[in-house]
Amino acid sequence: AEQKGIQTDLVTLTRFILDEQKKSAPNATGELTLLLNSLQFAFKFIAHTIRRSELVNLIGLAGVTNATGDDQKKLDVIGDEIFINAMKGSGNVKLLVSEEQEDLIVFESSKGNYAVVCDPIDGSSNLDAGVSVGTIFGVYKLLPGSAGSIKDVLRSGTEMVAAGYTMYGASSHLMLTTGNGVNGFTLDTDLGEFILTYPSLKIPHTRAIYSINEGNSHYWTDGVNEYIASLKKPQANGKPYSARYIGSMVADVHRTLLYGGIFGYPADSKSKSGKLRVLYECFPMALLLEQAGGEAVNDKGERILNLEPKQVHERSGIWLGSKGEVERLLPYLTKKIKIQ
Ligand code: P6P
Repeated sequence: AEQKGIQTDLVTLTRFILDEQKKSAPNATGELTLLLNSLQFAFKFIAHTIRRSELVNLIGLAGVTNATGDDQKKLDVIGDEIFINAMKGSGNVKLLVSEEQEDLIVFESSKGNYAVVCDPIDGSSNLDAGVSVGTIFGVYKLLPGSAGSIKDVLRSGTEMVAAGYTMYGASSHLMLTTGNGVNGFTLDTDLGEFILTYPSLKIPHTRAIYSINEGNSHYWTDGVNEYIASLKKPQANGKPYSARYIGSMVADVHRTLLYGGIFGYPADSKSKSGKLRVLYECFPMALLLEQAGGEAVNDKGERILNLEPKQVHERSGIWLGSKGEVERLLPYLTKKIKIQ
């Protein structure tokens, strides 16, 4: 009988990317592979820092906090610095857009052909409560002949060559797409390697779970209120939908990707353009969901990936999740539903 026990043929992220490259782009330069390796270093470093900073904050480990102690750098600033330095050090990133930086960062001396957009630690306000947070990222190849400018990143999400997130929870999970489906990796901290744990992940076509901040319902459109009300009624199986909302996008999207369901942060009368950012929150999550067989649309039911941002921190309303659940939502966004 097959022996259980130690898995001795682990597929690391590095091995996976090299296999992918051989399959999908045999004559690739290997630059994207190098870039993804720099990205994974940033995730490992951020994961380590989050674990450590929780301890530091809780018990103030001697010698770790700086002189005055109370100006210990906020974690999102540290995450941002780690990310900027890892991308600068990679040698093949020319441009970086970060949620923490007002303006586009140009690595002047870099000869890189890629632009990276990121939210280094999304949901960091939840950290003190021990809620999972994450790094969300997307990668564009520079436009042909471009020396690196804002035009390389103000593009539709369909032009992203890679995207994903790393969620820092009980374990660190990296969910990644390079355009051929979604694969998930879990960080083995002893080995210091991301190991393939969710090969060719597909989101269930339907699932009776909805994820939205109901505290905003007073500000929602009639269509959104009617849609959510329809989920609270007993369905054909006699049961209403379950509500699940963590308030950390990476955690809410991770659950949606694994279990199915729908996540929404629609624009409303309080946040007229929505809250989440197009480039480094909506696009990467939309690309992942589509590659996993799901869907992602804006407040008018249009495909998120087709949006063309006019500035780097532009926001949009977003709904994403199981194809069957997004299809059920669409008529409410285009007001084709008669009020029962
Ligand atoms: P609200 C976290 O602050 C964040 O940017 C996302 O991670 C999350 O989905 C959203 O905001 C939560 O916003 O208004 O529900 O607290």
